[in-house]
Parts: sequence; structure tokens; C-alpha cells
Amino acid sequence: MSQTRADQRSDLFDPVELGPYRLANRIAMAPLTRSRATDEGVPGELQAIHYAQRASAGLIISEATNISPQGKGYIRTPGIWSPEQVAGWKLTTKAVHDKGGRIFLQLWHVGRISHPDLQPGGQLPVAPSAVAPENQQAYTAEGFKPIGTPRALETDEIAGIVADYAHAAKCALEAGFDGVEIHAANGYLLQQFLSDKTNKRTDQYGGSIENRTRIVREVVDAVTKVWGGDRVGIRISPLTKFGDIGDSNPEPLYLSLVEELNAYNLAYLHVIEGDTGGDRNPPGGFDLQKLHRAFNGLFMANNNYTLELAIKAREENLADIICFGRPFISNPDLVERLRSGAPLAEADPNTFYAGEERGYTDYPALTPTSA
Ligand code: 8OZ
Repeated sequence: MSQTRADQRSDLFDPVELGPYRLANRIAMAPLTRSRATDEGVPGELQAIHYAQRASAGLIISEATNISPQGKGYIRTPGIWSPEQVAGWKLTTKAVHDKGGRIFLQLWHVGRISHPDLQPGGQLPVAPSAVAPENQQAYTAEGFKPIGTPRALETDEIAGIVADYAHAAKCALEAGFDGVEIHAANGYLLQQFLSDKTNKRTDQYGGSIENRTRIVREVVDAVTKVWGGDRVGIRISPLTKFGDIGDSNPEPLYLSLVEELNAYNLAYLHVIEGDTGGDRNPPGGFDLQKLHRAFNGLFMANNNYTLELAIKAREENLADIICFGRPFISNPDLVERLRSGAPLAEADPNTFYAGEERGYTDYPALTPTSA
């Protein structure tokens, strides 16, 4: 290899302390929805193999995992509320730990991004307000179907959703995860409460910034009571348009949220920089480093990172941990390939969602000789 090895010019490959853990490196595997659980949301041996193949990541964040039947919005996504799901996830946590890896589970409620076909009793999906997302399709057993207008949650239902997060957090602990990440990004339930485009409520969960951030604070409170703050992360996407989300003034909203989160001494703040999977600097945005400076834990950055961008982010101290998504799909040994400058395999989008082994556990690592 003629090129200087990346580990000789960056600390990306050096250990870092995250909560009680010493991660092997500063590279995280992003949560990636792959829709290969059973219809009951139970993961199995296939997921254990997939995650264990990627255990050299400093931290793995699991695919988004439904906290309750109501939290589901895509076929074959896993859950974390039943004993069968806990037993299924134990295969994954054991397999990752046997390889020396660390894995957090991502706690997910989709809110309005669902369809009656995916909901218990065929009911309408729930959201802060009865506002339909524009041009969004749900991924159901019968293919893609247009997403309609959700039902606005009654004030007295919200405590039940917070309790579902607490129950799911307990199940994740029982399943042997190292921690949990609260998914407050990408236009799902928690971001629907944060954003004035989707939150039109007039009770204590809508209106002011303090009110719109309330459910997130309640969820963080409930989850940290189970795990302690130092094994909990949270993911936000202040500038994304994913799922037709948006806010008229995201800077004060997210600065306020991050300042409130500091009370919980969370392990990390995971920020999708820009539009999810797209433009890192969309028009009308703000400098997300303000959130980095305001936050008292580790800052995890995500969105279309390349090795060079990750090295630059570390050099300029723009992030503590860099999260890679799609490259981990097709490169189980991504950390080693980045370290050594080996070429990366391209992922096949046709096998991102559903199916079985193909495109999931059959991407090879480089053999020692070819590396
Ligand atoms: C792509 C397809 C399905 C779900 C996210 C959980 O964006 C997702 C997701 C992404 O956070």
C-alpha cells in the first residue's frame, strides 16, 4: 500500500471512552433499517451473524427498533417489548460481545409514518396532531401505500407512550445491550412533537419550545431511570426534511433541547448533519457546531461521511465519534479497510430492505492476503 495508512494520520482508530466503556475506535455503525425480522418483530440468528460480522466498529447502533406495536411503521422491523423479542436480541448481543464489540439498541416510535395495515387492530397511526405528511409511502406487506392523516394523541395517552419507552428500555437491558439510543430524528414521533410543522397542539405538549420538547425530556427521564445517563444516547436531525418534517426556526429549538439534555449527563448526542442521506448544508440551516459546543457529552456526527471527511472532523475537533451507515452494509470490516486504505465495496440498494441473507450477511471481509 503506497498511501500512508489512515491510522498514522488520525486518531479515528484510537480508543475513546463512552460512558463506562472504552470503545476500540471512534467509528460507529449507524442504525440501519433492514426489515429482516419476523412479522412479530423477532430478530434471530441472521441478525446475530450480521451484527457480529461488524463488531470491529467502536460502537454498533442497532437498526431502529419499535418500542410497541403502535410504534411500528415498516414491515419486518424488529421490536423490543415482548419476551420473544428479548430472547431473539440476546443472540445478537452475545455474538457481538463474543467478538469484543459494543452495541446499543435504538428505541423507535414512528408516529404518523405508518399505515393501518401495520398498526394493531388496523387503527390509524398516532401523532401529536392530525397532520398528514405529503408524498410519503408506507412499506406494508402489500407493497407501498400512501400515508394518510394520523390521529392526534389525547393528552392523557402520552404518559402511556413514555411508559412504553421505559418498558422497551428495560427489555433492552434484559437482552444484554450495552446501552440505548433514543431516536428523536428523521421525522418520527419524537421529532413530530419537536417540529412546529407537525405539532399544532394547544396542551402542555405543544406551542412553546418548552412544551414541544416536553415529551422528549419525559422519555429521556424515563429511559435514564432504567439505564443511567451514561449508557444513553439520543439522535436528532435538526435540518432534515425526511418524512416531510421541518421547523420554522430550528436553532433555538435544538439549542434549548440540548441545554435541557445536559441535566441527564447522556453518553452522546448523535446528530444527522443536514438532510438525511443528502445535502450536508441545506439552505436555511444553522451551524450545528453550536449544538456540539452546548452539549456536555460526546458528539457523534453522521451523514455521508467519507474517510477524508472523518479525518478532517477529528483534526478540527468537529466530532468525537463518526458514524458510517451505507458503507457498513457492504463492508463488514469497514474499520480495517479505512485504516489500511483498502477499497470499499459498493452496497446493492436492491437488498437494503427485506429478503434474507443476500445483501445482509454475504458481503465478505477482505482476506488477510488481499488486504
Ligand atoms: C430508511 C428506511 C426505513 C427506516 C430512519 C429508521 O431514517 C429509519 C429508516 C430509514 O431513521
